[in-house]
Amino acid sequence: MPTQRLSVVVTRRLPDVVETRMKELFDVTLRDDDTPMTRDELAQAMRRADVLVPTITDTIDASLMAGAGERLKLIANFGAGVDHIDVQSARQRGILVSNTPGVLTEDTADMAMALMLAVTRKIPQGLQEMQAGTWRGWSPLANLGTRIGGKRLGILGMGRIGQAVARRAQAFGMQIHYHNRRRLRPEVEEKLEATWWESLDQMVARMDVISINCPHTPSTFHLLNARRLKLLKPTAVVINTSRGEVIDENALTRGLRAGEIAGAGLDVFERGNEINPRLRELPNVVLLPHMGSATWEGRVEMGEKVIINIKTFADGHRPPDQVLPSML
Ligand code: 8YV
Repeated sequence: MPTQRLSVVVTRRLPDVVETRMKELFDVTLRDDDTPMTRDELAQAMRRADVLVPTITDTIDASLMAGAGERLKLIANFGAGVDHIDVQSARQRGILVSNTPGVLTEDTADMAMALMLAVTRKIPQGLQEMQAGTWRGWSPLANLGTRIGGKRLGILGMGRIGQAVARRAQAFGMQIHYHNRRRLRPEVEEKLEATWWESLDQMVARMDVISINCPHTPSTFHLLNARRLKLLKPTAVVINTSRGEVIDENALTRGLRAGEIAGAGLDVFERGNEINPRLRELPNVVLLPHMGSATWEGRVEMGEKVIINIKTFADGHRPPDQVLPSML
């Protein structure tokens, strides 16, 4: 199929440079404004497009997949995580799924460190004081946080992003621990000076900071459940830049309110942008609106990956970043 004849529907506004390139290459339908598609709009797009470019704000479940048109052959996700797409039912219908791994690794890891420092060094409290004009000058006892250097960081999920967090944390003088389905190769473990824990329970109980860096899959849903959150030290801090569903958000909120967990830095939430109101009231949490990969550079590189995936497919090959159900 010649590249220019492919009908591509993009569900969200993307950086100009990405949209311009897509217009040059494909018969592309772009969004007029920066709002998500409704379910009806999505269903319609899936009926008429050869290729759909969705984002995390599009839930593509089995029932939407069932209504897809014969033409739809590729879902080229703009993003790394594909937990909003029913990859299994796509496969059953012969629809390929691709994602954009690698290009948002460093930005997301930066954000994990930013959240870690924001929580432990009370940056929002300091900012609030300055903005409110209530600062009365330096005091030896004011705004005291805790030092991350020398502390134990437990990384849950040691893929690309987990390792990027480990590299940064190592430079901050933290001790790196991790839990992952598969143990890292010895040379990688050695370079990161990382200790592998087969038992998540045992790791969780000994860490000062936990960073969630695994994808959301059926097997990672509520990996940090109420029971495991109870194992945390009362001085521990939880950081999540992955997916909200990996933590039982209500149990986390209860633990934070009860002083059983010292703090949390969260960029993602269990029910998208419907955040537990009790979480918002807590002084020991820093909440961000899913900004982990939000850099201009990252967004453009994500767009470039999407384009390469579509072009490769149009040229009759498998997209380089194809996601298979067995990979999840
Ligand atoms: C993206 C993300 O911005 O790529 C991911 O998995 O979580 C985000 O950082 C978003 O998902 C784009 O669809």
